[in-house]
Amino acid sequence: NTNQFPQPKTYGPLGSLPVIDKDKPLQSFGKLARELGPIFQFQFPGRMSTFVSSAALAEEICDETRFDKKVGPALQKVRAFGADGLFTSETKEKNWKKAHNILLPSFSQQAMKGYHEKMVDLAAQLIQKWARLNPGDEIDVPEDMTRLTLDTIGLCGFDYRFNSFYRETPHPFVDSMVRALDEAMNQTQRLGIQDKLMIKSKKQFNEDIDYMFSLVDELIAERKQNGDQGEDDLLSHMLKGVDPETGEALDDENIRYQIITFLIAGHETTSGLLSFAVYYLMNNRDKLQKAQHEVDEVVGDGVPDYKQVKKLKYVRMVLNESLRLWPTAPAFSVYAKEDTTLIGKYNVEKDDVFTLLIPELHRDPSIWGDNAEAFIPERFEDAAAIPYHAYKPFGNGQRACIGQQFALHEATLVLGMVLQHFDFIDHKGYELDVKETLTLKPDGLTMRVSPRKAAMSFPAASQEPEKEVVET
Ligand code: FDE
Repeated sequence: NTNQFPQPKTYGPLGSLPVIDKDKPLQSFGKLARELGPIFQFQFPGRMSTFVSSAALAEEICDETRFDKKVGPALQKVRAFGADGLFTSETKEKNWKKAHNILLPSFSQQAMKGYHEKMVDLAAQLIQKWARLNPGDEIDVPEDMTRLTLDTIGLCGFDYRFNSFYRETPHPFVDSMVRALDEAMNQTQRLGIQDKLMIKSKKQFNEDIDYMFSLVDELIAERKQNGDQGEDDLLSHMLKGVDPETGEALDDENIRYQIITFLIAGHETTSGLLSFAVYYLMNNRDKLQKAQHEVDEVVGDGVPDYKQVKKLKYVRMVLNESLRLWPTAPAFSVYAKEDTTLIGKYNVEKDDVFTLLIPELHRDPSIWGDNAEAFIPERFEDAAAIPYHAYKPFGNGQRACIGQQFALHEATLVLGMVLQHFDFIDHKGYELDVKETLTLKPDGLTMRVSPRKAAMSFPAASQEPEKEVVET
């Protein structure tokens, strides 16, 4: 099934690797898509990949009767610590369906009402921090957004306070997680022999994984020991829930992997989303004012309640448009369940793999027009008018993001509160530079803020950390 599709130049055993910027592989593949067309092949050392990027091809590979999620080489490496958690498991693994069934209600719209106050608690910490800066101080936007999203999933997920706003440097768990993710990505890019030589990185990788496991296992053990204190978080749902199909519950080891999965999947993606949204609003004053106007109308001076967050339609459109231009989880892969064809034109054999480049899909001119690069939240005015397969920031079908409502509720609340309190100042003429890890973020984005309102007006304002911060 080779040579069906265009392919960049190859360099012997390296394949086409030399044409890729190894710090920005996804953006390099995007560039290749613009040169070679909506479907192309790429020779990695020892394996061939096929990338697709048009709405017509996305519609095909999102047909779940013929294609299913592929846990590709990068996710295989993440399995060292995500194992058969939702994100890194094969659909056919027993624990995927079981955990999916048990966890769906925890991520429903209804469940968001239960998380709302906790989300406000962390959003208030961010607002407080920014409100207390001196006028010349600059804000590292992705850093503070990462503090916020990590703490939010920690608190809503298992009643743990990372207390990132009270730390200069990340919580040790984050260091371990970020290093382990980085190492997993690097392993994927290394040649076999190179990889075998990386003894030091391997040792660090194992230490990081041990540390993550021990912290999470302790949380689980502690909760089981203390019994049910009426907590209403993901952990309590996982400990109590049974799969309606089989009557079975999750075992402790799998719960560990789910918690690690939520921390990985739930924090960088959402912090990247908030950071890109800030970037675009900072650079589009008219949209910024329109969003601020909406927040003033809907929320006024108080703290947004659950219903008001639902009414922040324009803020939500700003987030949708940010996710269109920079979907922070920028690609996913599928394999063919049987022999088939694509758009009636290309032959596909069983087990052929396709990777969808989401930022390219989101710029398909047949859907988004010639101004696809422009930031226009109004595109989402009538969400129903957007073809289903032209917009995939949360993946597809049964393997789509289970955290979508969670991420959007959190991001709408936080962006709403930030807009309510501050104007954004682009103090250094920031030029967008998109950094790639497993996710995307605007690298080096800093800004200043000026307060729109006097002082804070919410009761959660003077929260002190409830738990002692233990440095390890
Ligand atoms: C998932 C997901 C996805 C798909 C991937 C594949 O297919 O491979 C995507 C695309 C996503 N996700 C995206 C996103 C974005 C954002 C902002 C987010 N996301 C967020 C979040 C939060 C949380 C918690 C989450 N998220 C989670 C998750 C999970 C668990 C998963 C898996 C699912 C299954 O079942 O598979 C996902 N996420 Fe997301």
